[in-house]
Amino acid sequence: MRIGIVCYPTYGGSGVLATELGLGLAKRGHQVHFITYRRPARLTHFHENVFYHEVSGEDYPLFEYPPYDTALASKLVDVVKFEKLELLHVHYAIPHATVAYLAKKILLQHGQYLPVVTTLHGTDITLVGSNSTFSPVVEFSINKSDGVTAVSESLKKQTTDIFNIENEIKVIYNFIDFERFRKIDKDHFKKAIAPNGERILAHVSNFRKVKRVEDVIQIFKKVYEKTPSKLLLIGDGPERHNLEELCRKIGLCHEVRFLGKQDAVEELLAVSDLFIMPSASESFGLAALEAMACEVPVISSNAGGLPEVNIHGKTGFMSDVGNVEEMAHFANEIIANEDTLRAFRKNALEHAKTFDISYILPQYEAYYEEILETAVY
Ligand code: GMT
Repeated sequence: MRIGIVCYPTYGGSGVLATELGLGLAKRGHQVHFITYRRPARLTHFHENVFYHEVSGEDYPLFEYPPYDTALASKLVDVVKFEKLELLHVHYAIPHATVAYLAKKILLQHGQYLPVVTTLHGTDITLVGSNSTFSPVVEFSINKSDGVTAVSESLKKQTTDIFNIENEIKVIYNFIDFERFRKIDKDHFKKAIAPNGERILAHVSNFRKVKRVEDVIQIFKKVYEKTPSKLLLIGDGPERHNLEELCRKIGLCHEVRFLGKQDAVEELLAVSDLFIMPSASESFGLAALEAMACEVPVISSNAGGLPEVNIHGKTGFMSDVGNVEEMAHFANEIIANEDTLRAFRKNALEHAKTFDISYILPQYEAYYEEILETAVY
């Protein structure tokens, strides 16, 4: 199949998932065309069957905001026609589902029908999409997609609660590629980070408010009071400065390392003992799944789709959003004892295996086939 993929090319979960999906599809013989404004962060090497088309906007003195949507729609029309794409899969509703609809309409005038699948990832519904600035267009664009998927049951429910959705939403979970995410021996890293055998806690995100990274630091503070430990903060984003200030204020700068955006996250997860995800909202929690695949148990909030990923008392523990005290208590319960930690590690890996790319990717393929067969021309 010749498939177009539109996504945000950043380190965010939707872009990561879209890129891994494209690479997985290409490995299975599909021809995959990424169409976006920058090379996706995880598209690092040459791959047979993978193509990249950059959308470049024209700057003009009249434009206070360069019209990316228009440039993307034009690029889509061009690529779909020239590369003879059979299906377009757009990730994140805003603006991709809307632009896809526009491109579809233009292509129709040229006698070409382009089925569009939209995958909802989370904040495109829960935070940004539900805002009245965007909501009428988001609802319209979801309803105009030929197929719609959501990354968890929770997100599907939230979408149908918020919007008046006319088509069936199919849940296809985030997935993990165990060739990349697995516990590898990185003992020299461990020694460099925790020279005295301290426990290593980790958090990966884009440091936006919704991630509640300040809770991660507060949880760490309480854990540190009982168990010698270090905290790795991986990623970057708008809250970084405030977080550094917080570390200084509570005197933990030497125990907390801000590592910035990292490409080889799996190497850092491989030396971690516990992953912390206290998000206020989280449709799935791909970063938590990546940790679990590396045998790292998870302390998380119970927001959104997290209960579908982190099994309370088995792969980690969950608490209400903001309950820092309880999260710290659970964290200590896991890391204080070697046998307990080992058992949680094992369970985390076992549960992560249920999201193996080899189970999930064929679900996308089957869904594409279904959409190609049933799309109304
Ligand atoms: O988590 C983020 O802030 C990035 C965000 C995105 O849209 O790029 O991730 C969302 O999509 C991921 C992949 O489907 C999910 O695993 C994340 O849970 C989801 N984030 C939120 O819902 C906050």
